[in-house]
Amino acid sequence: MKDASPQTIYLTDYTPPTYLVDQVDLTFRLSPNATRVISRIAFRPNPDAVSKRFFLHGEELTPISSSIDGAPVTPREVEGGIEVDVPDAPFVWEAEVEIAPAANTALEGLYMSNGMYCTQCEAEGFRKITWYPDRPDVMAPFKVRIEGDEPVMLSNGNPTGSGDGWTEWTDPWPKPAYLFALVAGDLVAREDSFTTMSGKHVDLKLWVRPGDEGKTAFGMEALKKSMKWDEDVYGREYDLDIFQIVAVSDFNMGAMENKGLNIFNTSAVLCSPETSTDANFERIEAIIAHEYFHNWTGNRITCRDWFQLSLKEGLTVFRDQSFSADMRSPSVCRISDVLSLRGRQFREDNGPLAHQVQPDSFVEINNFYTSTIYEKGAEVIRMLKTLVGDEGYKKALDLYFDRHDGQACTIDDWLTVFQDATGRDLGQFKRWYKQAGTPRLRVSEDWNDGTYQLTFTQTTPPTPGQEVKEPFVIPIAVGLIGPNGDEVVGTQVLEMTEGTQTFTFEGLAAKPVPSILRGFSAPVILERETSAQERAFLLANDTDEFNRWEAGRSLAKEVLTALITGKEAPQAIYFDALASVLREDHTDPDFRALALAIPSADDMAQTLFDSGVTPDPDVIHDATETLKQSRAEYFQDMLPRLLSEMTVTEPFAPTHEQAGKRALGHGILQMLTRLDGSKAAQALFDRADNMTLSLGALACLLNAGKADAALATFRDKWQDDALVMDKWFMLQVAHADPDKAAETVTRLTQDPAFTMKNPNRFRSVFGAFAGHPAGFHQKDGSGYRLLADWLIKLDPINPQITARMSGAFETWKRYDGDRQSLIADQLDRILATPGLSRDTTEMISRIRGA
Ligand code: 0A1
Ligand code: ZN
Repeated sequence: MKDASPQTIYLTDYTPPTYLVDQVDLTFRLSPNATRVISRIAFRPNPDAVSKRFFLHGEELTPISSSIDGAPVTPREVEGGIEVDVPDAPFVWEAEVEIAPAANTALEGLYMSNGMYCTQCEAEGFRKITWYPDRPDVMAPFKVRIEGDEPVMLSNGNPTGSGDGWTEWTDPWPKPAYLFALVAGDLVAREDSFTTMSGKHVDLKLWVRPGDEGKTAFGMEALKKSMKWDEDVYGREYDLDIFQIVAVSDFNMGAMENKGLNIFNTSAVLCSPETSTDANFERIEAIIAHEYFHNWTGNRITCRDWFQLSLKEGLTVFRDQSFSADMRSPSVCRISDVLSLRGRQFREDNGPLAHQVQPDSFVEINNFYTSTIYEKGAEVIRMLKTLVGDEGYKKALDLYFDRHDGQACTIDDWLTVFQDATGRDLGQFKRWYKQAGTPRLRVSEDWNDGTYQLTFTQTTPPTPGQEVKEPFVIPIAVGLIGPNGDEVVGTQVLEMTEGTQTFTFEGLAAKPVPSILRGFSAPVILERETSAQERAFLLANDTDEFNRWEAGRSLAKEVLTALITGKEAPQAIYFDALASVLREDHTDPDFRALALAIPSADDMAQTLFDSGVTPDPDVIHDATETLKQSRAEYFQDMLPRLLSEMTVTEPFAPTHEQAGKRALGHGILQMLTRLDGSKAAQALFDRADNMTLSLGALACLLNAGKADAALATFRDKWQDDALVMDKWFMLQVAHADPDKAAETVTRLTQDPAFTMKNPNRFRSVFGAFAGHPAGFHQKDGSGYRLLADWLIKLDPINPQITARMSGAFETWKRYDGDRQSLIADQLDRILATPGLSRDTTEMISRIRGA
């Protein structure tokens, strides 16, 4: 009953469910190849229904029996499920089906990872477990009995019974099926507890495979901090007696917010100083917060249908970003968030996969867990907060929880709450949800006798299916700096609503330098012609840390662009300004490390393309190397002192303070490695007692082409630790010489430790390859062929990961005709593969375009 012909689903076709569910009782008899799932579901007709058809989703289920009110029935098999004739009154549906978790390599539904049973039901995986109205607007309380000989058997909610070979779980909170979870296996828990703001005791358990207990302490602390933060900042309390997290090795995404039983990719929860980098710790803290915050924004208030996905994801990302900012440094977090927004969402928005934050249609919903839904969705909420102010935002959120608790909602419901709470008309603001594409914001200035004017013009390029765009409401945070470096006008939020609009500042003594889009107040591309001197001035003087960084960043881009296009580069201005920042003892090392970072090859490719130049990845690579070398030489004298200042003498802690020092230390070591024959890097590698330093040193050795011995030592030491081995694989591809990258990938895929069944391992090799433009885009097309070969191999095993990885081709229209035609050949070859999954077919077809 699997969908054979991909069908497009439209938002406008939504109709309410025909039957609602009052109670779900499930029994699982676990067995790797023949698990029995027995369901007893109390249905009643929905008074709001527009039809009487009783349809249940179901895929890859072997039917055993079914009945209605105790009388056996024979369902009709239809596309994607079954149809049955039912009474026009409440009734009980009972069914038994058989499924084979051990054969499930797609990692959706009930599957096995490393000998343990686990589930992934979002978005439409529950239909692979049993027949059910698998849509998020059908919410019900669940009772689950698990029978089997696994030592630990878990499901959502509170434990309400157990005995020899069985456990029982009861989740009193009505939930959609996508939040269902089951885990069973040989697991051990780190246990702790949390007392909520109203004094309720909550048991906390973080379950891992025996041997991984030493990697659970940080995750547990992050969970408790998240619980406290959601109480303090949003007034949201946890609502069950127990909250559990389980770490699984084979998982398609980062983690999943199943009610009371979050399931995590091991990479998103397990960590220790010896095996994890500062970046790992930071990401883990954010993901734990993200999944926990879903308990209110996603679970208690869920989505009516999958077109509302950003209702929960955009909001929850915004909440986890705010949490991280509170735990760490707000400006450094903002810079990192914007870097990732530009690297992933702007890239998506400027290519064939561009789509709205609220799409109008989709073929495979798994393909819409995108940076646009998540990160741009979060930006939209950030702008909304800026526009209505902190007070307005708080009032609106209180009303949202009050009005919609227990409901499956829409993005319109969300905006209505803001209108009702603040009195503000959000008609125009809604365009951020309905128009795809990244707006370009062009600025010009005018100075006349004490009056300063800024004129903005917004234009948004066409995106697939959307030629013409209406103006957005854009909150533009602006400050003005006087010629002596003092701020003469503090941050003001200008509200742009027209296509072109002028804002006036009166009574200024001298022509100021504007600091525009402070804190990156809107997800737009700012276009402003300005001099290298002015950027250097802002890098030195802006009081807004984001814009300080942005000034340095645009200066670096200007230099790189000039080197790439063979123009004269303002290198000295850039180096001098950057050297001053590096010497600022009072400035956060993490900020300084970010100021030092050079724009990525992908970023440069998009930047060149936007300015009408066809990017050549080889040329970008060479220019970047030239810049890095001359910068290292220029900074030569200050490197040893800075490096020693960045040495952490206290025992390792994954704090922002220590991490910042290590980050800047690494930036300096990279420069030093170019000058000292990699002596310092080798010494650091030999003595490093934490993964951040060890991996940083290894990366430097790889860049210097002197990593053979270190790679062997590293492998020897870590061969039994899958997460560390992922780093070993990834690093070799990421730092390969461009003309050796494909070879390196091939060699690594022949390594006995490589497997394409584990998403983390596959991603560590092929994600790194796609993230290495000069290696991937080799002129002879070998990189394209290699990736296509593997996508074709992976598709029957794991369509979700294949579809996601095909995003490597999404930027193909940026490049020259030869490369485009080589890529087109590979896209066509993939599309012609017999039996290609719906996931991959949709992605490759969208990328290929008309
Ligand atoms: N809702 C989860 C992410 C997630 C989405 C889809 C999945 O399978 C297709 C798995 C996880 C989150 O936002 O964390
Ligand atoms: Zn989420």
